Order: sequence, then C-alpha cells, then structure tokens
Amino acid sequence: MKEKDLIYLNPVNQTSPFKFDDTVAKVFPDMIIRSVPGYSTIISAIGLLAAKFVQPASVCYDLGCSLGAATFSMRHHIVENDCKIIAVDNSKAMLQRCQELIFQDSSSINVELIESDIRDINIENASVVVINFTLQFIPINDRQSLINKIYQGLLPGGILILSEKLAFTDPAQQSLQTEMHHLFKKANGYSELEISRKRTALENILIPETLEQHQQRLLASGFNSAEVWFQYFNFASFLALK
Ligand code: GEK
Repeated sequence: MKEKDLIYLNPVNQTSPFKFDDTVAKVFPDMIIRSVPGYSTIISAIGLLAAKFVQPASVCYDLGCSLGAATFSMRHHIVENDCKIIAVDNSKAMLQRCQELIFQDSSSINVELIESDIRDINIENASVVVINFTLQFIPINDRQSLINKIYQGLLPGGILILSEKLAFTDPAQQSLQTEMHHLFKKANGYSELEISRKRTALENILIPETLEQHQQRLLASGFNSAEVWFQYFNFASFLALK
C-alpha cells in the first residue's frame, strides 16, 4: 500500500527548502498523484508513445526518473526486446527505491540506473527521451543546453516527451490556474496549511515557464515540431518530434 504524504502537516518541515530525500522518496507515489493533475494519464501515455517510437537496438531515457514510473510504463509497453532503458536521477534515496522496484518487476527489458545530474550525462542512440516534471528543477540558464543535448542524442524519427508545470503571462490566468491547482490538491485531501507550506518550500526550486517558452526552446534546439498533447490546469506535456 502507498504510504501517505503527511510531510507538510509537520511544522518542522515548514521552513526548509524542498529536497528529494528519503522522507520524500518514501511517500512519493502518493505525493505526486495527489499533487500533479493528470499524472497517471501522462504516465500511461508515455508507455504508448514509447511503444510506437522505440527503434531496434536503441535507448529510451527517463531523465529525473524518481521511482521510475515512466520507466515502468515504457518497460511494460515496449515489445522491442533489444532496446534498453537508462533512468537517471541525482537523488540517492529515489534511486535506491527505484532499484528495489525494478528487482520486483518482471519485464525482461534491461534498465540501467544512473545516479547523476542530468546535465552531466551523455545521451546517445536514443529513440525516446522522457523528462517528466524535472526540467522545472534545472536552473533556467541550463535548460537550452540540456534540450540541445537531448536533440543531438536522438536518432532521426526520435521523440522527446517533456512534462512541466506551466506559468502564464496573463495575470488573471496565472491566478486562476494556480487556484484550480490548489483546489485539485484540496480535493485530494491536502489542507490549506499543507498546500501553502509546500508552496513556500518549492519557491525558487521549481521554476515554471510558459508554454511558449518551452515550445520556442524545443524548436530552437532543432525539433521539427513541438506540440502540447496534454494539459490539465497548469500542468502540460509536450511531444517534440525529431
Ligand atoms: C515521474 N519523472 O514519476 N539531475 C537529476 N535529477 C534531478 C535533477 C537533476 N539536476 N533535479 C531534480 N532531479 C518522475 C517525477 S520528480 C517531479 C520527477 C516532482 C530529480 C529529483 O531528484 C526528482 O526525483 C525528480 O527529478 C523530479 O514521472 O517531484 O515534481
């Protein structure tokens, strides 16, 4: 059974900035599903897209894999047996749990886990790259070079699936979408206090950009097209085609 996220009920966690440590890793599946509108839909679609776009003897990357939800979705949908999945995260706590889940999983598709900053790894021979709610934690100035590296490492016909929390230039939209996200969290059992404490903890750590900024960056790196295939309030997922 999933362990419940009670982190921000605890006043001790009120002031420290958000970290992907063991406390977070323990409750992560519950946290992300109750906090990110559309998360399970996105995870399922990642498997479907990977199955369609994977190429023989290529690599599928899951950048910022956490407990490997996108990795497992790819693993269970892909039928190409000679491909491999490389899942990367810089949180030891997340990777330890992810490794345990891989041991319990029955798929025969090879998964390599790498503990690293995603800015420091090589991307090669990729048919599918997933970066699901992780670019938002990378300093804005480093985002273009990371997307460029992904584009360069993709094979012709390869895809990038990028999911992000969004910002809006129109203040009325920004405040409405933020309010709807908070109502989503409230409907999922988080209190006002937990929502506001988490918001403070994520300040300057999770930096959302607008849909247009993401699209421009994707196109600037060389992708032929970059469209939003899913959006639920201020959370969206892009599909970029090489
Ligand atoms: C999912 N994709 O379940 N390098 C490597 N990892 C990083 C970095 C970095 N520079 N910065 C943050 N992370 C997952 C969910 S969670 C999203 C992704 C969220 C890692 C961090 O350790 C965490 O595991 C993950 O990115 C972000 O589909 O919690 O909102």
